Amino acid sequence: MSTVGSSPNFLHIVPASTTLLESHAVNVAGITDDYDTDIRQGNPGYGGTGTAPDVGADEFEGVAQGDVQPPAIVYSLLGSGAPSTSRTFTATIVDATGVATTAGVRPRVYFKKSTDAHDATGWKYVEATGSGDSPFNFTIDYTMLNGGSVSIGDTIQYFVVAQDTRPTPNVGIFQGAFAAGPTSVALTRTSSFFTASTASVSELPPIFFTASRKRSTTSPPAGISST
Ligand SMILES: [Ca+2]
Ligand SMILES: [Ca+2]
Repeated sequence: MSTVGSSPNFLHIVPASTTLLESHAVNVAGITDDYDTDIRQGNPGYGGTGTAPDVGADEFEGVAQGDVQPPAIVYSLLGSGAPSTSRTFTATIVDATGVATTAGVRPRVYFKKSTDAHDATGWKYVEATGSGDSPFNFTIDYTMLNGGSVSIGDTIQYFVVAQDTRPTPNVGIFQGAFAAGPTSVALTRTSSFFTASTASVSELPPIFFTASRKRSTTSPPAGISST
């Protein structure tokens, strides 16, 4: 409420604020009150409704803000590879609330050839394999790409997205960027990556191994909006 030392509101938090400060600290042995002697939650004489002490100088009556962080996604970047039918990799994805793991909202890898359009005609995706939680295994299926296969010298762009289990999900991305915050891993042109910079998407280095493959065509996977 004030940062002026002489003010009676100095360092006090606005009452009833919805904030991550509320009930997001832990008790420390020997510390039972705040800077102006209000008793910290969990100590004898506490009269508030918090479920843990508050963060900062002031113990106050606020509303605890829920999880606002998207899942944290980490994996080792893929190196050059042969033009086989697929590439697999494993990502560690964690979240304070939990990572959504059911089909439809399960973590996804989006991928395309660097020469394909930065829209629904170029980007394809697959969900993490299986049904379990982290670590998640992904298979970049080359047969889903336009043309049905890759050739020597192709560059494949890819990134992983995951959402948490909050009622309004927080959506995370690794090796990419959202132009606007999406509400689901089902990315659409208006909500997310279709307006993001391709430069922010990681790339596989050129492929060197020689192999001949019969080409085939496949339809884009269901779920990618073309609007
Ligand atoms: Ca409190
Ligand atoms: Ca979260």
